[in-house]
Order: sequence, then structure tokens, then C-alpha cells
Amino acid sequence: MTRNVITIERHILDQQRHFPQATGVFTSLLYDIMLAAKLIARETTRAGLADILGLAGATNVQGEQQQKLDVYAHNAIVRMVDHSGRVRVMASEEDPDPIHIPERYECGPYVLLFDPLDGSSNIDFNVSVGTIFSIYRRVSAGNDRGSLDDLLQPGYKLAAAGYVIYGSSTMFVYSAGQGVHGFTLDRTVGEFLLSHPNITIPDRPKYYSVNQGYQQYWYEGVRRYVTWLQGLEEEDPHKGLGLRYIGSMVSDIHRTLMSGGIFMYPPDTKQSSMQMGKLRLLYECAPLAFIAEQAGAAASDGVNPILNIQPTELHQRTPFYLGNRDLVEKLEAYIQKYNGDWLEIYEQHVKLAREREPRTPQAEG
Ligand code: AFP
Repeated sequence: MTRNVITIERHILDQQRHFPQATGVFTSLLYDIMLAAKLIARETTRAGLADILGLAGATNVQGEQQQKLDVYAHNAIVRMVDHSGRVRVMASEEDPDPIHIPERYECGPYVLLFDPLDGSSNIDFNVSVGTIFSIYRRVSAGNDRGSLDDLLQPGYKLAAAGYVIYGSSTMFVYSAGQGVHGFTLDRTVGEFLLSHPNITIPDRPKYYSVNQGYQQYWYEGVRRYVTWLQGLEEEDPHKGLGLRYIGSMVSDIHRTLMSGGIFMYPPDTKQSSMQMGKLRLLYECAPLAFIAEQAGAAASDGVNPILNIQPTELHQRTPFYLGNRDLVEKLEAYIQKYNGDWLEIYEQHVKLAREREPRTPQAEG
């Protein structure tokens, strides 16, 4: 061994020392999520055996339908957390409604949102998938079981966020506002070990990442910007970036943060539901934007920082661009210059959202 071995438990405890007033509840919540991640990792690595052994999505020997992996992942997180007394209310990409803590259990001060298994349509092809989570402090007052206002908080209020990649190895990456740290699961000892301390995006970008197959449906600003990324814009030719796109966002974002570049999921004209893109603000974009900012990168909806968006619906979508700050700023400039038709649509969405903004008494402190 060439350097100290630091487990995730020890690392989180060390971080907790920066906050003398900390009670340990937050630290314990991170442990719970980490434990759920280990369970999900175990199931995802067995996914290829579904037909043989009767795992996710297949029928078992008793003729019962097995749980799909994303449902398994959802349940693993809910069951790990709901009785812990650490969380007031939860929301999952897999559930249309808020998930309240059952009456028989105590509520805690935190609010948890998660995408239990992002990229799950890739599982059949043995492509990496991931879990994304966000932790906020409650804002609703009183002894209730949490409200929509607790869940509809802008990303700049995040207490912590993270993702887990189930890939060639299982990695747990998180930030509690003190940088971004990555841990790799050592299956032989069952521990996440610190493998990537203080992740920061490299200054020199390497790849852009987008589903280029939708190019014909993009608005002009994004189309021209991608031509610029390729080095082909007449007025500003350059060497151009390479293209990588997995279609499993956690992996695409992880690579973008490790190698430098930009990830994009723009709105398009293919269908009206794509006017604000495909990705979910609360379950995917806000937590990844929080991590990005902590890693020295930036994340935008093309006009505003993702972290500044006040959500108005649990499953709200947003265009999403994340990467080196200068690349994101350049993209915003292209959108301002060429995306006039889409900017009008954007303004409409912002106006409607303002009218819907939640208003309830806020908890003190
Ligand atoms: P699934 O969870 O349905 O596989 O969707 C994955 C995802 O939300 C995100 O992880 C990818 O970046 C994006 O969708 C891929 O979407 P396209 O297939 O349209 O490129």
C-alpha cells in the first residue's frame, strides 16, 4: 500500500468535524444511502443472470414476476431510510407523489430526493447505470410529515448531493459542500475506499457529450454551438473536441468531470414535451449541478444556472448543460444569439412557473 486507506465512514466523520454543531444525523443519513447503494450494486452486477436465475424483470421458478431493477433500487433506498428518524419526506423519480414517512416512525430534519437507477434502459446491454441523490434541510414549519415545499427547493440550498455508478467498479461520489470526493467499492471487504479525493474538472476539455442523433431537431443555437465544439465554425476554427455519449447520465457526467468537456441534453422540436428537454430538474440536474460547481465546473439550463431554478413541480424537466465553465458560458452566448424562438418558449415556462411558486410558512433557522 502506498498511501493511507480511508473508508467512506471515516471520511464522512472527518468532514463532520468541520461542523461542531453537527448532531450526526446527517452523517448517518449518508451511511444509509451508502448501504442502499451496496445492495443495488449487488443486484445490478447480477442483472445479466436474469433469464438464468430469475432476477429482475424475469419470472422466477414459482411463476412470480420479479421486481425490475429500478423498482428494486427505489425500494432499497426507501426501506433503508423511512424508519431511521432522519428524514421528514422523500421523493423518487420512480414515484409520481411525495413519499411520506409512515405514521409509526419518527420524522427527522432532512429531505431526500433520488433517482434510484438512472439509465436503467441500458441494463440489458451491460452499460453502467447510476443512483443520484439530493439532501436538503426541511423548510416547512411545525410537526407535520413534510410538504411539497420541502421537496421543491432550489439547488443552491442543497446540504449534500451525490451519485453512485454501477460500472466496471462501483463508485460513490458525493459533496457536502466541502469539495467532491469519490470512493470505490472494494467488494472483498465490502467497503467504499477513498480513491478520488477532491475531484476537480481539468482546465483543458477533452470531450463533448450529447445525443447527436437528435441534431436535426435541435434549435439553431445548440446546432451552431456543437459545430463550434467540433472546431468547424468558420469564424473560429480549432482542433475540436472528441465525442463520447453513453446515454447513461451518471457515467457521462462522471467522465465529463474527470476529463473536462461538456455534457448536453438540449430541448428539441421533435415533440412538444421536449421543449424543456428530457431530464428531471430535481432528481438528476440539480444534484449533478451541485457536484459540478463543487468540482469547479458549471451547469446551466442555457440561460440561468441550474442551481438558481426554483422548482414548481416534482417531475419538472429542464434543458441541461454541464461542463467547463468557459464552455458553458460560450453555449449560453450561442443560445442568446441564435435561439430566439426557443427563448420565447423559455420565457413562457418561467412565467408560468413563477405563478405556481410554493408559498407556505418557513421553519426558522
Ligand atoms: P433511462 O433511465 O430511461 O435509461 O434514461 C436515461 C436518461 O435519463 C439519462 O441517464 C441519459 O442521459 C438520457 O436519459 C439518455 O436519453 P437519450 O436516450 O434520449 O439520449
